[in-house]
Amino acid sequence: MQFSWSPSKRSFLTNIPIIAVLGIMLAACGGTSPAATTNTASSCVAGSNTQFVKLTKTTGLKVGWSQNALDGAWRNAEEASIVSAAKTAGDTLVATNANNSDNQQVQDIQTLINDRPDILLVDPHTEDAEVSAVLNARKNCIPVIVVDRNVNESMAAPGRDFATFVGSDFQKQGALAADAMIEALGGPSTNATIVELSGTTGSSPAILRGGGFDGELAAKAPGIKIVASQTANFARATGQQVMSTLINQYPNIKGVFAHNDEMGIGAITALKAAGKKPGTDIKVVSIDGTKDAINLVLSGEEYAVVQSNPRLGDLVFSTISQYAKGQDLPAWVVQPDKVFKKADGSAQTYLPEAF
Ligand code: GYE
Repeated sequence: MQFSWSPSKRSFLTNIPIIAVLGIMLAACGGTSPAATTNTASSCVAGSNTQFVKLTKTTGLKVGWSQNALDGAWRNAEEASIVSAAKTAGDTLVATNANNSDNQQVQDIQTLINDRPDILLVDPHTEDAEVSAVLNARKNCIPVIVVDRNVNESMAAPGRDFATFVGSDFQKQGALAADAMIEALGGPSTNATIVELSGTTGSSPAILRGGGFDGELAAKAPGIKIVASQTANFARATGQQVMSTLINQYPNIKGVFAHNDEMGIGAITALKAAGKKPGTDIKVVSIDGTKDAINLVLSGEEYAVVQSNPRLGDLVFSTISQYAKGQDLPAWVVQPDKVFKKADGSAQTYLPEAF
């Protein structure tokens, strides 16, 4: 029932529908169990609860929000969206920021649990490190929704340990990025080498974007080879540093796949400094949809940006409201994403919305 794993990358999620059904079944079981009551109800015994935690309070909620970092346009846009949706819902948000530290985030979640929110939202820095803290919320009868980045679902399951995961399909984003790269390099029969700048090691977007990209490339254009894959922690400056080393080691590469726009932008700066012409002799594809990256698409220096919409607030708060009404939740509430290119006008159309 679990995802299949390779040491660093996960294979395609062919079993998602099964997991979704299982999640609904487990949620339904929890719904009929006398022990599965909200934190405000006395029959859920804080400290030892093993049941799915229900949310029954519908308005004026105290919402705990554990953000993994506030370090760039994507995360700032996500934060603003959560803050604004909480306000619209008439809820009170208690927010923390873990500054890209797993230790800090585990501590933040514990602090939020101690504060007894009606519901806790967690955007985990990595897949495994925050799992025990999420399980601790369940044990303490606090309902949890996992937002944006997921936890490792073989360690904590939606519909049992937390209500649902609200976020993008990172695997699909990786596959869409590969499709754009194949197109940029001249089609499926192309022979070329490329490099990959990956996101924070152990985070769900890094694992799944990498896996989605690799799988699509191997299936559709086996002549395009990734000669190096290195993390740059989703950061622009690190992306620039890593790329300047890689371009010396692999001067003949024809493409760069960056797991986010920040690293893609850093890579473009490094490529130019090394005398390369991004957009002409090296094609760059990244993921997010920031204003800076879309402008590079429009100027021709970047080939395509796959969207990862950070404006998750409305989806999260409408999910909270369904949860509070006792409606069955899917295991995964998917945020749909698009692809932005210059040639088809999609980058230009999207620009006013870019963050
Ligand atoms: O792509 C990146 C950010 O979790 C999807 O995190 C998010 C990623 C996003 O740091 O820019």
